[in-house]
Amino acid sequence: MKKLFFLVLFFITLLFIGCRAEQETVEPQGYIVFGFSQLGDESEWRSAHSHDIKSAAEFEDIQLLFDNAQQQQFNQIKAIRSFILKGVDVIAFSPIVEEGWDNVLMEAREAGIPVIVVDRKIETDDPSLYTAFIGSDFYREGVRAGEFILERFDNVDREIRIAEISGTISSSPMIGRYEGVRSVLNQDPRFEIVISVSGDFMRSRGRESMEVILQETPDIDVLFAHNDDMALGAIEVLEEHGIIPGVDMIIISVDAQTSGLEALRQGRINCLVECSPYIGKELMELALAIVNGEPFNRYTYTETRVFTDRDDFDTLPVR
Ligand code: GZL
Repeated sequence: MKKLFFLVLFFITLLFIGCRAEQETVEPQGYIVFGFSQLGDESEWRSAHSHDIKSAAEFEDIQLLFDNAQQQQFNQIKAIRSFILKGVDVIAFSPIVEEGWDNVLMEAREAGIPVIVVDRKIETDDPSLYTAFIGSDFYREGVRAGEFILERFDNVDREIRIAEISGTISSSPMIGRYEGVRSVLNQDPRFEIVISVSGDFMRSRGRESMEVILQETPDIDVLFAHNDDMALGAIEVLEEHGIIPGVDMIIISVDAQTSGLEALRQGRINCLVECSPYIGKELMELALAIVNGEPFNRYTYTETRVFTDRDDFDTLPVR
C-alpha cells in the first residue's frame, strides 16, 4: 500500500513539473511584432528569401507573424488586414503583382502601421502609402542579360533568334527584366526576340513553355529565362529533344540560386544574372529603425553580379 502511495505521489509530482516547465517555455514575446506577407513558395529563390527573413527575425528577437499567400493577391490582402487587426508594429510584404494595393495600404496608414515593400515593387499614385522598399533592380538585371547576349554573339554576322520565358505577368521582376533586355537588344538589328511565353517563375511551367517554344518557333539560338527554375524546366525539355543546352542553345537565367549555379558548372547554363534573396538582416534593421524613429534609407537595392561559363568556377558563390 505504502509503495502505491509513493508511486502515485511520484507521478503527480512529475505531472506538476512538466506543466511548470511547459508554462516557462511559452514563446518569447519578440522586441517588436512584425507581420510579413510572403507571396508564395514558387521557386528556389522564394524559399531562400523566406528562410533568410525567418532566420533574421529570430536573430533580432523580433516576433515574426509569417503568412504564405500561395500565389494569391487576395490572400496577401487578407494577411495584411489581419496584421492590422492584431496591431503589429510594422508590416512588410512581397507583392505578387504591381497593382491593387492602395486600399489595404490606406487601411494600414489609418491604423498608424508603417509598411515596407519587399523584393517586388508596387504601382501606386500615392508613394506615401509605404515607408520603404528593399529589393532588386529588375530592369538592370534585364540589361545585364542583354549585354551578355551582345557580347557572346559579338562576331556572329547573321540574325540571332531569341526565345524568352518570362515570370509572373504584371509582376515587377517580369516587367523589369522584359524591358531591360529589350533596351539593349533593340540597339542591334541582328537580335530578335521571336517568342515570349510566361512561365510564372515555376519549373513546371518552364517545361510547358519550352514545349510551346519548340513547337512554335524552330531555330532558336538563345533562351532568356526570367529565373533559374523556369530555365531548368526548359533545359529538361531541350535534353529530352536531343538539344544540348549551353551548346546548341545559349541559356541565360536570373537568380543564381543553388540549382542554377550547379547547371552553370555543368555547362547547361551559360550566364546567371544574380538576384539576391538574402535581405533578411537589412529588412529587420530597417524595421527596427522605422519603429524606433531612427534614420533609414527609403530605397535599398541588392547587388547584381553576373556569373558566366567562362568564370573561374572556384570563385562562384556557394549557397
Ligand atoms: C525577384 C523575385 C522573383 C525571382 C523568382 O526578386 O521576386 O520571384 O527572380 C521568384 O525566382 O519567383
